[in-house]
Amino acid sequence: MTEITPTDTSCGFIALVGAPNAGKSTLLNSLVGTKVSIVTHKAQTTRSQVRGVVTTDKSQLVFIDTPGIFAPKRRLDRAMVDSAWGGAGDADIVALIVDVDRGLTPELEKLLEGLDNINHPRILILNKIDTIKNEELLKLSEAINANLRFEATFMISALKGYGVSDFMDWCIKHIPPGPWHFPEDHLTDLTMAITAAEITREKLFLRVHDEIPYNSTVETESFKIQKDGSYKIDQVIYLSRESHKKIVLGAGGQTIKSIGAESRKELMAMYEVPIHLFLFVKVREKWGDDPERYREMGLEYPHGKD
Ligand SMILES: Nc1nc2c(ncn2[C@@H]2O[C@H](COP(=O)(O)OP(=O)(O)O)[C@@H](O)[C@H]2O)c(=O)[nH]1
Ligand SMILES: [Mg+2]
Repeated sequence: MTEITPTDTSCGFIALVGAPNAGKSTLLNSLVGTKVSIVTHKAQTTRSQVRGVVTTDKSQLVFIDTPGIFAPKRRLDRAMVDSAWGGAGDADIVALIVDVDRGLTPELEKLLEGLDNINHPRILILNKIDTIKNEELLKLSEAINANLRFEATFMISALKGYGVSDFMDWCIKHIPPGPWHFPEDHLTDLTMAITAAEITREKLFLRVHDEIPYNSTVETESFKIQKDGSYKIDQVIYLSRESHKKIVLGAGGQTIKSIGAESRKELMAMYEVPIHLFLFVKVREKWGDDPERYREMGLEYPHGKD
């Protein structure tokens, strides 16, 4: 099955940065053609860098999904924002994703200022064009381009797939020559254990509300491929308050049961094997200050005061 890798290859890292909820993870999934990064309507769903790989004839594009960039308050927020800027600094091309429905907000202006210091080609991606009128879109495009120079501007709908291939073609033309970083059938750098934890975290985010999602994390404690081919997965949901535990469990354990059922269903569809998923809930008041939890999430622990 392995074919000989062509010699005149190109390979490039493209960071997707932007405010929370701009549609970065949706775009990554659309580019890769499968779900590699979880998506919810809630801000701060993505916590660390997630790489999605697209390999064509001669080119390999490594897209880096990053946490949203916003004004950080907690230690976890700081770690996420640092990770996002880190992704931008490491890339060959930096793509700023903007939610056109929200427009040129003060938050976006701050981001444009930050991007001014990045010495890589920058491109502007106006996302969610399915939500506004064309003339508003053009005005917004002009306003942002007047603020900061971009090499190119794309108008897309990551959700509907409009314009995504034009962006991809542009990247193929602009990445440097060089060897590929990943095997050609590689879609993401996340391990199965992390992917499984992320899928459960997505279901948790969709089920519980208010401050609970931002104060919870999911870790895969053990991921075993069994003799019959099925996967046995043990996961822990860490919460920071006893009162959250009742809500996550739900009356008679209903809420945790449905989170588990939804996660299991998606994992079965993804891996095409039977899945035995066991969820445990633990209260760790200070997990947001525990370096170990950050390591599990793939984040640098930001030292200093919270
Ligand atoms: N209408 C519309 N919604 C979108 C589009 N792209 C993303 N979304 C929605 O925006 C929300 C945030 O998306 P997500 O990819 O998680 O954003 P991220 O925080 O930047 O990674 C989700 O509810 C998506 O379904 C789009 O092109 N059009
Ligand atoms: Mg995201």
